[in-house]
Parts: sequence; structure tokens; C-alpha cells
Amino acid sequence: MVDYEVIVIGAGLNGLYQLHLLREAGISVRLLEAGGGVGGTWYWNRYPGARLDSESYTYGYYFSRELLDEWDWSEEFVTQPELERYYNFVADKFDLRRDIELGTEVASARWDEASDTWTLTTADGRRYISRFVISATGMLSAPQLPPYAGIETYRGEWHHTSRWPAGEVDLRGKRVGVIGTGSTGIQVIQSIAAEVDSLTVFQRTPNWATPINNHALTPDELLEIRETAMDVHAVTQATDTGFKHSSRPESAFDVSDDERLAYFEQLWNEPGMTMYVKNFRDLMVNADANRAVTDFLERKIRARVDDPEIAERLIPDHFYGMKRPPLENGYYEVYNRANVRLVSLSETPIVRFTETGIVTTESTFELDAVIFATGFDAVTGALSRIDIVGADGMTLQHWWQDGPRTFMATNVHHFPNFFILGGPQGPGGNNPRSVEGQVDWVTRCIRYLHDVGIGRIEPTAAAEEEWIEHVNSTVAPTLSAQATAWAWGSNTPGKARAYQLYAGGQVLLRRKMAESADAGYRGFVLGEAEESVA
Ligand code: NA7
Repeated sequence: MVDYEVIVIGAGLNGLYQLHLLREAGISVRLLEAGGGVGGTWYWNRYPGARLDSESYTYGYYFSRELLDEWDWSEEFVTQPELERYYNFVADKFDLRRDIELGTEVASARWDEASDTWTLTTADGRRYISRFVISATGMLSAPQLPPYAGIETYRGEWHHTSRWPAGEVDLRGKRVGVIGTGSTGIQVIQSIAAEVDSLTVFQRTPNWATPINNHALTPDELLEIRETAMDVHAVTQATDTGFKHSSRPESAFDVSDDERLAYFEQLWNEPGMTMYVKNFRDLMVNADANRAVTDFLERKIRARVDDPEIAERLIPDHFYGMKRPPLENGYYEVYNRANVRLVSLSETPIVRFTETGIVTTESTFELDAVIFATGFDAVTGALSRIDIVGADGMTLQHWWQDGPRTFMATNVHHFPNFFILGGPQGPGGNNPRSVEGQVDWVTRCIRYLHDVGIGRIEPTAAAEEEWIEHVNSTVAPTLSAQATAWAWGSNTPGKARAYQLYAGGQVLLRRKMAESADAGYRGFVLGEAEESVA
């Protein structure tokens, strides 16, 4: 006997949508969430300056016309509190809370071959039995602290950005250190520089950040957003990244030098990620095209930072787009302030923490507070922190020890009836749009199994192997193949180097998923386990 037909793990944007769809389909479902509220990323990441890098109105849900009509976004790129309000509004409007258990951290999941069910156990010992499990635990949700000596001896105030306490953290007048200069570090640094007594930025790798060019949405814009919502949705469903922008069809070298520069200047002044997603089509496959962009960006950084030595330290030596490009608002000017110091860890590494600060090979920094903007055990981290045991006693940790293995990002051989949303070997980009197709597909699949009375689904080893080859073949010709980035697991000590995302894009993934389903779930064994079928 199962407690629920389906258990969804995670009340972030994908989990909430999944819960809604399954309930609409009349399937019994329960959602377990570790946090104290809904919103996932936008529940946990309360750090100063936390803000979207997708256009707000392309980030929300599209499944309800009423919701689109009732919700107004205040800015082109809104901040965390507004997003958290949005997910709470959705949870209330669609009465999702009655099927959500907050403060419920799933610690283990065990497959039982005899009954074709999963048993989930929570950190506080509660047990749930379900036919299907859908993990919506997020790509960037398992925070990482750096492994520096003495870190546990530090007695000052410290926070990881994604575990920022809900109450006000008051940094005014304090000596603050920030470790990490990814999207998060950049947002924090530019937000707190003016209010703290001193700010020391510990930078391991500089990033190519471009202006966000945010603005408050006017009533006229909101009206247009409402009227064109479904057209914009269709546009986002047709781009590889789920953003509303597409790359320019020409090569960077199909146009004159002047036209190329003018175009970069245009992108520089447009809102959002356009330098990345609206650039020439060969940005990520032609080193010279990419260098044309980085030369342009380098000049911008040098023009904005007064001290040429500091500017030099802020200029990356990797290709633009190899790491997800941060968006900024006055970030580079922060380094012109007298109270801000940039410590380049490639020149002067951290040796250890003390009770009162940080010692590098060059200096000692006395700090009242340290902010760890050091990122996540990305993409697989949240799942590998759960003890998951599938068929034949196979553990997910073991199966993924050399890198993630999935079939079409959503299913894993040896793990029947286990679905993953927004997980490894799937597309990133504008996350809700990239993952929406997976949620729709999982709903269709579970509904089908439910209707025809099939209790077990598992991808074949061959289908999984083919998908891994496809994932690798799509990233291989791109400049991303050379990246040191979380997409490759490079930021997590000891993690095998493997591409954790999918460069084929969401359109191709959705097509492949639909083709499999249309062909009676090609690539899967339905019902009996593969061995007994053969
Ligand atoms: P990121 O992008 O992983 O950035 C983490 C930053 O922390 C990055 O600059 C890292 O340098 C740095 N880092 C990580 N470990 C260390 C240690 N041990 N010492 C010093 N510095 C370190 O995470 P974010 O939270 O900024 O952004 C994640 C995503 O959220 C982002 O891509 C957007 O999609 C939104 P590194 O580059 O690894 O050398």
C-alpha cells in the first residue's frame, strides 16, 4: 500500500508546478520540502542584492490566464523578496499548501522491487511510501563552504549566501570579507560596499560581468506584458536557452569591424543577458568571435576602474560564457571606493582562517563578518546528499561517481519510477522555461502509467548510454568544453570532471522526450524489470 501515488521533493518553482499539474490530473501527490517556506532558490537566497538575471515576466508561470492577469512585476529583473512573494501567492491561489509538508528534509529513498514502490525517510525519521518519486531539488541548492584550514575557529559573524538568515543581518560599519565573485558575490559586493566600514573581496577567478540595465516596469509596459504573454511564452519555448532572445544569425566576422563593435555596444546597453544570448551565432564555437567580445569587455572594465592594476586583476583570462555570465549594476566602480580592497587569491592565496579573520600569503585581514559567496555542489549536489538506493542495491552516489548518468535528463537506469526535474544532463538557461517541458512530460508519463495500470518504468542501460554520448557530443564542439566551471563540476573538490548540463538546448530535449513518449516510451522498459523481460 502506498501513502501517495507520487511524492515530489522540493517546493521550488518546478516542484510547485509539478504538484499543481499532478493534482489537476487527479493523481494523489504529496510534496516534501526541507525549508520553512515555498520558493526554493527564492526562499533560501536572501542575501543582499539577490536578483533575477531572466526578465521577470518570462520567469513566472504561464499555466493560468488568471494568474497572468493578477500578478504585476515591479521591475524588469526583480529581487528575491518579490519572487518569494510570488511563489507564496501561487501556493495560496492554487491551494497548494494542503499537499505540502514544510520542514521535511528527505534523508533517504529506497526502492522495493517486490512492491515497485519507494520508501522515503526524512531526517527526523518519518516514512512515506509512494509509487513514484519526482525530485525537484534544484541545480544550485547544495551550498559549499571552502575547505580552508581553521575555518571552524573563526568567531566573527559568517553566512553562506544561500543560507542567509531571514532576519535582518546588519553589516553597517563592519569590516566585511566576501569570498567568491560569481553572480552571487557580484550582487552582494555591489549592494553592501557603501554601507560597510571596509570590504575585502577575496577573488579566486574574475568574471565577465555585463550591466543588467534594469528598470521599473511602467503601467503601459505591464499592460503590454499581459497582452503579449502567450506570444512571449511561445518565443521562449523556441529558443535553446528559454530566454526570450536568440542569437544573431551571422558569424561575428560576417559584418564589418565597425558594425560588430556597434552591435556589442548595443548589447552592452540592453537589459539582461543579451551579450550572451543575443550575440553572434559563433560566440561559443569560434575562439576569435569570443575574443572580439572579451576585447570589448576588457576595454569597458579598464574604463570603469581607476587603478589600472586593480582593473588588470578584474579581467578574466577565460572565454566569455564559459562560466554563466553575471549581471551587474555598478560592480566595477566599487573598486574605486577607498573602503574596498581586492585580494587576488591566484597571487596571494588564503593560508588559513583565525578566530578573528583571514591570513593570506601576503597579509592578515581582521574581519567582523565573512560572507561565503562560494557557490554550490552544482546540479547533482542536492541529490547526492540524499541516500538513494535503487534496484539491485545500486546507490545513486555510486552510479554517478564518474559523472551524472541519465536518459533525457529525467530518468536514470537502476532507479525505476524516479524522475528528476531541472537536474543533470538537462538544459540550464532561463530555468523555468527550460524545465517546464520536463514537468509537462513527467505529468504525461505518470498519467499514462496510471491510466493503463503500469506500475514500473525504467530507462534501459542502452538508452542511457546513448543519451550520455549525445550530451557529450553536443558540448564537445563548443568553447564550453574547455571550461573550468560548475557546469563541469570543477568547483567541487574531488568531483569527477563531466558535463552536468545539456548544450543541445531545451527545444531538442523536448522534441526527443515527445518522440519517446509518442513511440510508447521508447528507451524505457515499462512493467517488468529488463532482466525478466529478456
Ligand atoms: P558560482 O558561480 O559557483 O561562484 C562561486 C564563486 O566562489 C566563484 O567566484 C568561485 O571561484 C568562488 N569560490 C569557490 N570556492 C572557492 C574557494 N575555495 N576559495 C575562493 N573562492 C572560491 O556561484 P554563485 O552563487 O555566484 O552563482 C551560481 C549561479 O547562480 C550562477 O551561475 C547563476 O546561474 C545564478 P571559481 O570561479 O570557482 O574559481
